[in-house]
Amino acid sequence: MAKTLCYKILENHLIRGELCPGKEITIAIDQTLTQDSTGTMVYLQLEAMDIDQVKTELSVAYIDHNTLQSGFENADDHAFIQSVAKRHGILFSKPGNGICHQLHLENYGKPGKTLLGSDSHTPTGGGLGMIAIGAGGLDVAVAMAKGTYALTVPEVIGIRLEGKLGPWASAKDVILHVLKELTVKGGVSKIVEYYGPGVKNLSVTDRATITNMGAELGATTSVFPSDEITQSYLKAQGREKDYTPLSADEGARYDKELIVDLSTLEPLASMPHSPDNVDTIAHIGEIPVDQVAIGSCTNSSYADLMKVAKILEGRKVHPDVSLVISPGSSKILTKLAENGALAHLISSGARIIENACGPCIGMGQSPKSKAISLRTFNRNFKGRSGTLDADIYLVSPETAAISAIYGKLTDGRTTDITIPPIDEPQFPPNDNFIVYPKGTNRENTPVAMGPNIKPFPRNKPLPYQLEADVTLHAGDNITTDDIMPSDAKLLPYRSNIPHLSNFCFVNVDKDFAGRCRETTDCAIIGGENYGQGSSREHAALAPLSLGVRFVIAKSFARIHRSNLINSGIVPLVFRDKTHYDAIEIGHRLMIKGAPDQIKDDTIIVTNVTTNEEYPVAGNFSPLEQKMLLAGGKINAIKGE
Ligand code: MIC
Ligand code: SF4
Repeated sequence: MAKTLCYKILENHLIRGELCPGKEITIAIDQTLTQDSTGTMVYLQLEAMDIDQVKTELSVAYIDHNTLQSGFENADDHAFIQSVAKRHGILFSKPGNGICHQLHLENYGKPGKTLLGSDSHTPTGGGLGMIAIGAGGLDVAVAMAKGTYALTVPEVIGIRLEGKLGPWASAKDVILHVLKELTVKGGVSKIVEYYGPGVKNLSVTDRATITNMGAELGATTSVFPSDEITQSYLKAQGREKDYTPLSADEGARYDKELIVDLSTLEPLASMPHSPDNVDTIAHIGEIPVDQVAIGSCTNSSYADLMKVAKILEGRKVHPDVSLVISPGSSKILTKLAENGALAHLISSGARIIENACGPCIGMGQSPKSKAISLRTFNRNFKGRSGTLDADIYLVSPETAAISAIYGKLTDGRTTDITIPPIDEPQFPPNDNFIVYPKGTNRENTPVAMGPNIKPFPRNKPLPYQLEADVTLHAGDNITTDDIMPSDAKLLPYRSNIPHLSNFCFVNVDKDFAGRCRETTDCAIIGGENYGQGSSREHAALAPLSLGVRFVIAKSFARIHRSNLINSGIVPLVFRDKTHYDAIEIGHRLMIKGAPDQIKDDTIIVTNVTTNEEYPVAGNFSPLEQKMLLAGGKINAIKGE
C-alpha cells in the first residue's frame, strides 16, 4: 500500500505497537533538543533518572529564552544546564548563538530522522523532512535516558500545494491561511504532511516557517518532503552528506485533504488574540502601528532578514514606530554583517537585539499600553508580549518591514517597492558557540546548582477516593501562557516551582493560587482545547504544587494533556458538555474507586455539593494508566 511520508519515517523508527491511528506506539528518538526555560526541569529530571551517557545519536541543550539576565537566576540556570550537558554527553549551545529551532535546522537536522524537543515549535525540523515533535520536558528527559518516546498514532492531513507565491505573499501567509481553514484545534491528534507541485517553490526556511507554526494548529508535527531544495540548503550549510531524498509514495492516501494554491494567497495577518483569527491585510485596513518586531523561530532566517533589509535599504522607519529585529542565529547575523545588510537595517532606524527568543516570550520589548504591535512571531495570545492591553498582529517579515516604514499596517502590493529574489549564500562552519562534552563524564563534572534552583514537585500515587474542590472554572482555548504566564519577571523562576506557582492563572483569575492554598486537593474545570500553546510542563507542575489533582475539560491540547499525566494530574473529558455549566467554583467533586475507574471508558464523577453525577472519559492508554496510578511518570519509572 502506498504510504505517506510521515508513516514511512515512523515505521523506520517503530519499536513497539501498530502504526494505526489511535493506537499507542513507541518510537526510537535519534535526536533531542532542549532550551533553557524548559531545560532546567528537563535536566533536574534527567539527573533524577541516574543515567550515565544519553542514548540518542545527538542531544543539544540550547540557551535562547532566558538571556536577559537581570539577576543571577538565569545565568545560574545556564551554568546548571551546561554542567549537566557535560555530565551526560550533550552538546551545549551558548547564549548568543541563536534560537534553538533555527540553529537545529542549520546545524543538526537531518531528513528522515526523529527529533524530540522540550519546546512546542520543535516541528520546525519538519521543513527538512524530519519527524520533529514538541513534548513536555520529562518526555524529553526520558528520550535522552532511553532513546525512546511513546505516542498515540496521529491521523494524517495532507496539504497539496500548487502554484507559486505572488509578490508580497510569503510562507507565513501559507500557514496563516491553513490556520484560518483548520483553526487552533484543527491539528490535534494529526500530523500535517505537505506535498504536491508547489513544494518545489518553497525554500527550506519557508517550509520551516510553515512546519513551525503547525504547532498553532495543535498538530503533533508537520512535515515536508526532502528534495533537491533540501539538498542545496544542506550544501549551503556545509552538510550535503546529511541529505537523503524522501517523499510520500505515489498515490498515498490522507485522512483529510486540503488544497492550497500558493498563487492565490495574499498578505494576511492573525488578529488579536489568536493565531487563527486571520484576515487579509487589505480587509483589516491601514491601522496605525506602534511597534514592529521581526524575529522568532518562525521568521528569523537569512532569507527573511535579507528581504527585510532590501525593503528598509535607503528608507526610514516611521517616526511613531519602534522597529526591533532579533536575528535567528549567529551565522545569520555574521552574514548580514559581512554583506552590508546589517548596515541597511541599522541606518533605517531599526533596533537590533540579541539572537534569541527575546520579545516573542516577553523577554523585553514589551510594547506601550494599548499599543498595536506587528510581529513576525507565532503566538499573539493576550498578555504574552508583557503588555496586557496591547493588540498583537502576526504577519510576514515583508509585511512587517513595509508597515514599519509607512507607520500603518500595509499591503506591500499597494506600494511601488519590489523585493528582489534572495539567494542562499554558503555559510562557513562556525562552532565557536558550541561546547562539546568530549572527555567529560558524571564523575569528573559536578552539577552547578544555583540557589534559585529548587527540586521539582512530585505527586502521590492515585488514592482510592479522589476528592477535590473546584478552584477554577475556565473558558475555551485556555493557553499555557494563561496557566503559567511567562515574561521577563517570571521566566527567571522557571527552576523554582514553589515561587512560580503563586502566579498560576494570575491573568485569568488572580485569586486562583490563594484559593488553592486554602484547601488541600483542587480540581479545575476547563472548556475546549484546554492547555493549547507551549510545551512548558510548568503549566502542570505549578498546579501540581498547588494541589490540583484532576482537570475536567471539554477537550485538551496534546502536549498539555501529556504533561498533566506525566505529573499524575488526571485529565478528564466531559461526555456531556452541558455538565460544564453545572459545576461551579467551590463545588466538591469525587471519583470513587479512582484506580479502577481510570481503566474504564466512562468514569463517574460525583458532585458532592449538588448530588449530581457526571460521566467523563479518560481514554488512557495502558502506559498512561500506569503513570496516573503511580502519581506521575518519574514515580512510574522508579517503580519499574
Ligand atoms: C513558547 O513559545 O511559548 C515557548 C516559550 O517557547 C514554550 C516553551 C516554554 O514555555 O518554555 C514552547 O513553545 O514550548
Ligand atoms: Fe522562542 Fe518564541 Fe520560538 Fe518559543 S515561539 S521557541 S519563545 S522564538
